Amino acid sequence: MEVGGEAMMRVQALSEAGVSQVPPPYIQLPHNRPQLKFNTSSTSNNNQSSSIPPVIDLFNFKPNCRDLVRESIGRACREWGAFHVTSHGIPTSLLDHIKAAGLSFFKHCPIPDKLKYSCNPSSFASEGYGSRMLLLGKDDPHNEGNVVLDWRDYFDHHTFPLSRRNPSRWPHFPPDYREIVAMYADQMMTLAQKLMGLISESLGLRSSYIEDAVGELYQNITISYYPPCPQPELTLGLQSHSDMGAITLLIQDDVGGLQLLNHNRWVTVPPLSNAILVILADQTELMDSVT
Ligand SMILES: O=C(O)CCC(=O)C(=O)O
Repeated sequence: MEVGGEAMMRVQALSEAGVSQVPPPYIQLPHNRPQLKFNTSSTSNNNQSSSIPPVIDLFNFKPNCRDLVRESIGRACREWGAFHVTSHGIPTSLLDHIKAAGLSFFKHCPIPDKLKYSCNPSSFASEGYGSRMLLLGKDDPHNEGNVVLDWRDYFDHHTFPLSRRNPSRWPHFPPDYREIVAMYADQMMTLAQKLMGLISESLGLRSSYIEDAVGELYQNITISYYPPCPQPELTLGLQSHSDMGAITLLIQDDVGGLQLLNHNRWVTVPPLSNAILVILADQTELMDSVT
C-alpha cells in the first residue's frame, strides 16, 4: 500500500504500514497518557459503590415502571453523569448491523476510496471521513501551542434535522450502509427524546423541559475506528473531552478501552452487549447543575 500524502494522515494507513513506533504528532505529553490500569467492574443495577456507570433497565418505557426508572436515572445523573440502558427498544440486530457496516467500511474499503468521502479538516464537525475531529490541546500550556493527534479515524454523518441529511455523501459500501445509518439515526433520535424526557422528570421538571430548552435537535452519528497501535501507552484513541449538545448515546464493540472521568478518576467502561451508554453532554449537565 502506498503510504504518503493525504493517506498518511489516516491512522489506519500508519497502522497498516506496520510502523513500530508512533510518529511524534501522536505522542501524548506524559500527564495526558492513558492510565491502562483496569478497574474491577460491577454491573449491579443500583449499586452505589459500582465501579462502572449503572445499568438501568428501561422496561421498554412501560408506564408502570416509570417511577422506578426515573429514580435510577436521577441517581445515575448525580453520581456519574452517565449510565447504561437496557430494554431500550432498539433491536439488537440494528446495533449489530451498524457495527458491522462501520467495520466493513473501515476494513474493506480501500483507503483511496475512503478518501473520496473526506471531511473538510479545517471546518469543525464537518461531515465525512477524517482523523482530526477535536482540535483540543493547543491551549494546554504544556503543549506549547501544538495539537496532539488522536489514534483514530472516523466517519461523521449529519442525520438531524432532516434538512442536513444527505445519504449520497455517505459510504456506498457495504451496499446497505446508508440504509442502516438512516435507520439507526431515526431510532436513536427517538430513544434520545424519550431519555431527555425521563432526565427532565428526574429533575422534577416537565418532561419536555430539556428538549424545549435545547431547541431544534441536531444529531450527528460518528463511527470511530481505532486501528491497532504499536505503542498504546503513548497515545489516546480520542483525547479527553466533554460532548457539546444535550445527550450522547454510545455503543461499543467488544474491544473496550472507553474511559469516563468520575470523581477525578478515569474509569474504564467495559462494553456490555446490547446496552447503550448514555452520557450527559454539556447542555444537559449545565441544566442538571442549576436546577
Ligand atoms: O468512540 C468512543 O468510544 C468515544 C466517542 C466519543 O467520546 C465521542 O464521540 O464523543
